[in-house]
Amino acid sequence: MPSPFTSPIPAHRREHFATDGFLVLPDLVAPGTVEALRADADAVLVRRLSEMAVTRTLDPRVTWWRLPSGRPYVLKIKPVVDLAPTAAAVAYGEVLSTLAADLLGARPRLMEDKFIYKQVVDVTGGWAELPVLGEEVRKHTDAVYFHARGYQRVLTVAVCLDSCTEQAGAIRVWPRSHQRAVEMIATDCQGPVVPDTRAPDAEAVTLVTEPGTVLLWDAALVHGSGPNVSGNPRRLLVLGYAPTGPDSGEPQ
Ligand SMILES: O=C(O)CCC(=O)C(=O)O
Repeated sequence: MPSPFTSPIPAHRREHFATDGFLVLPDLVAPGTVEALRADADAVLVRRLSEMAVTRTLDPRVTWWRLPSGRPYVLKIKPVVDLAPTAAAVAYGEVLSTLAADLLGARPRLMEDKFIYKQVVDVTGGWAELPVLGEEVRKHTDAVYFHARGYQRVLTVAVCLDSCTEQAGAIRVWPRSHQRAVEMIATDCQGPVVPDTRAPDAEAVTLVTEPGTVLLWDAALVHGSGPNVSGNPRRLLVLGYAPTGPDSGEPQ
């Protein structure tokens, strides 16, 4: 059955997505919107950290830990669209909804949203008992978590807010890994990860991008990122979309 949606993505790029499991669309989000998203991300971070400091209570939205240097480091805050007006406008807006509809072949529903920071923060945080970990996001797929929540198919869309250089810990993906069953092994502090034998470093593609680029990947694709040694945050607005409709097999 032909899709009822008009595609903003050329056919050959859609084929690339189907085969390799990811797509990079540069210059999709206007500089002014990227600037407003950065302001959203900063405001959410400052507000959550200061509320935690005042109440001395860990906020379940904030994933943070201590680096071996002892400095607190924020990986992500989730969810955020209820706190961040531009993030909400982008997540529910026409551009990303149309892209998601195109790649899912059905009307999309936002089922997850977060800011990734990869950022050292200047708070004392002495009151918080945080694990000590490195900066690397180890190789994983998100499909396993989404399946557990009842979602069979999810498209991940990430808007780049900063320069995602190799030094800043750009996202790395393993092309075509979404098409095979990928073994995951449990770790103490970082959840299940994909062993190197199933996703060798030599097969990775590093997605070096500029602010305003949109990355799209199948949630079953193996991905991860290295340490951010750039001295600056490496922020993304990351959104998950699931197909809706009676034939989607997804929670409605
Ligand atoms: O931004 C990153 O480095 C990792 C993001 C990621 O793994 C995810 O959102 O699933």
